[in-house]
Amino acid sequence: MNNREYTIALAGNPNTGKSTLFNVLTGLRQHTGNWPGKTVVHAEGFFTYKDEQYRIIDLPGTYSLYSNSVDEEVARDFIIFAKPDVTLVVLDATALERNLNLALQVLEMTDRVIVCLNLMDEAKKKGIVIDIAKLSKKLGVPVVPLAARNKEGIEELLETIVRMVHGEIKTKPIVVSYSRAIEEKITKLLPLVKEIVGEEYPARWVALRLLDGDTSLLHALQHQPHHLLKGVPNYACHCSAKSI
Ligand SMILES: Nc1nc2c(ncn2[C@@H]2O[C@H](COP(=O)(O)OP(=O)(O)O)[C@@H](O)[C@H]2O)c(=O)[nH]1
Ligand SMILES: [Mg+2]
Repeated sequence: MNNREYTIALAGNPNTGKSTLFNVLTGLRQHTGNWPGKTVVHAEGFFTYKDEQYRIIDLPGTYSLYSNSVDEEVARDFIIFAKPDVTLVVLDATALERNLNLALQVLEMTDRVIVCLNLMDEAKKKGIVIDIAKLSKKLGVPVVPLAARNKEGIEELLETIVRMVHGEIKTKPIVVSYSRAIEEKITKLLPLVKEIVGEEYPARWVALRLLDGDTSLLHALQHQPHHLLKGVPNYACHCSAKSI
């Protein structure tokens, strides 16, 4: 068994089945507490698959990641600063259009994304047909259909995770283009942002947030939340972890 533990983040709108998937993957190997200094629930679990160890974090359910709320900041900071090996974006297959909004935002932040199309059983009942291959091609990342409550699709998801953490999947996230005025500003800002953040953070995303006047991101970048940085020992033990 190799000693490396891979980190997986679960992101998605509320009610898309994130916690259901989290429970299926981790069983009883999980605990909850609060994020350091926040009243937001922190749920962390562990599982082993094919002799490799994984840590999975159930991020707060949000509709966006624009720092409108503490939940959004927690989810955003984890993706940006903890740099999970894989971020699973869980979407409700019966409300794809609304859910894709969050997926696009995550794809601006990281290319290590697997889109989980959950509630496929409900979608089928409603006669909704989704061309998975086409969606995956369009988004530029793997898309795995799931019915987490019935444990359907879990094996394919685990296999996709394995291939992603081993660098066997080359993703090419869709690049959302904005109005000409915004794109011109991004072009001007990008070299400056790259100079400051280097390869450490997704420059186009940082530029967009700056254009948006996101002062909370600026603050986070200046005072990187140390408990989220890779290589820092498991911080969850600092919170009131309890087994559930
Ligand atoms: N039909 C169906 N219901 C599901 C599925 N996954 C989750 N649910 C249900 O959807 C509701 C919300 O699930 P939950 O895991 O709490 O969503 P979260 O808010 O994203 O964590 C619960 O009633 C689940 O039982 C699924 O694949 N199919
Ligand atoms: Mg939940």
